[in-house]
Amino acid sequence: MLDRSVFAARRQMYLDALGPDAVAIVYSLPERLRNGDSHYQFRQHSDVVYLTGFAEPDTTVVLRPGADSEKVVMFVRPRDPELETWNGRRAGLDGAKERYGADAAYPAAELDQRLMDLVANCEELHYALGLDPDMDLRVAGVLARLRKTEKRGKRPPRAVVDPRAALHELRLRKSPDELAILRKAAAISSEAHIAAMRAGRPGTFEYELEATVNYTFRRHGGIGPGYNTIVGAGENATILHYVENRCALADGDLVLIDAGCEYDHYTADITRTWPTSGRFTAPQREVYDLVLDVQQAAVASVRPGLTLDDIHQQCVRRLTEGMIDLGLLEGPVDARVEDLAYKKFYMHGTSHWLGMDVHDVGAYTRGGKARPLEPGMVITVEPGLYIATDAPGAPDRLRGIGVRIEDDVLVTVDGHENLTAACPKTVADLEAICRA
Ligand SMILES: [Mn+2]
Repeated sequence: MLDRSVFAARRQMYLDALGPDAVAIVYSLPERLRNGDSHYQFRQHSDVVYLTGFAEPDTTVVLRPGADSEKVVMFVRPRDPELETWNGRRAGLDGAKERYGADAAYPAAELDQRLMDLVANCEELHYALGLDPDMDLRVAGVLARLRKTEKRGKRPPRAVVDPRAALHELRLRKSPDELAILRKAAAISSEAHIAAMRAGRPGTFEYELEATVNYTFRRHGGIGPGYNTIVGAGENATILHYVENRCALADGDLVLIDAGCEYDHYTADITRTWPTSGRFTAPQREVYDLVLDVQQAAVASVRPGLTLDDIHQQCVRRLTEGMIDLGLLEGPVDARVEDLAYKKFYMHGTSHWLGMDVHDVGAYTRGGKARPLEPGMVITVEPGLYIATDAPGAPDRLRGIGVRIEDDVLVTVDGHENLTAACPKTVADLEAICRA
């Protein structure tokens, strides 16, 4: 858990970014039923964690930079000895103030009656519309009531602004504290992938490897997987978000595992593809060598000023050249890039922001154009090639082969740092580990 001073510094940065005429609301998404009366495990909204470290459900944080006092107001579940006996400890109002930086704290149930006064007369209300219909209704209700009280001196905000404008710009650039956690998540994730490589052999079930991966995450104090662990053997590797994980590994299969540990609310995101039986077949090598070559070149290119679009276009071009060489497409390259024929075998983007959310927040464009990378941003680089068993026109030898290779890359002042470099990906390293 980060020191309280880190959260205080973040709140101050956010208050400064908002300016004296804005008010911001960040809040927990509701707990969700899984089945019957059982809930999914609760995971706090990343915006709330980022600003407070507070992980309990039913939390709303109102930030008011222009207020004389009570700049940070938290609505939380009050202490309740009986409910706490059933459902776990609560920090309560005092805890919110003493440990989580609230200037004032109120019971969650008082949000409706107090919100109107907290947002009245601000210029901009920073609020994420469209995430939670119930909260949208409550905020809309506040605005409607404020419209009626304008003559009495309380008017609604003039604009509702998406949190992308200010808060998510802060989250996009990672501080040294955040990078230390991301490095930890990356190290645990690398170890988990290596454990799966060692455990997987013909006859192993995909769910066993999922268990190995998730066990390794938890054993090191991770919250668990930052997204559902994908283990796809053989042709399952050609399904991008295959999470059934219920088939056995066959001799000669490639296994694709896309899994990242969430540690202290930051997640890694690694994909590796390796041979069940410890040796790539010749056709698997053809595909793997191409994807690895493209991936390594893309990682090597990461530096400030480049855009994610640049990285993607470079991967698309090199993959398309490779597809033509492999007999998946007919040239020329320019025409196949132009008519998007490559999308039959490479249908996803190459990169996304990474942080508290696996597809982390932050605008991808500025003024309609891809934005330049800056030091402190963390991205994934994850080209792949997926040849479905029934892909029209594909050479038979390549059918059912799916390969993706994904690393997490920090943009630095003079280039980049591969945070997941410890996770093996060369053919020699993979064959040595998988045979062991
Ligand atoms: Mn990813």
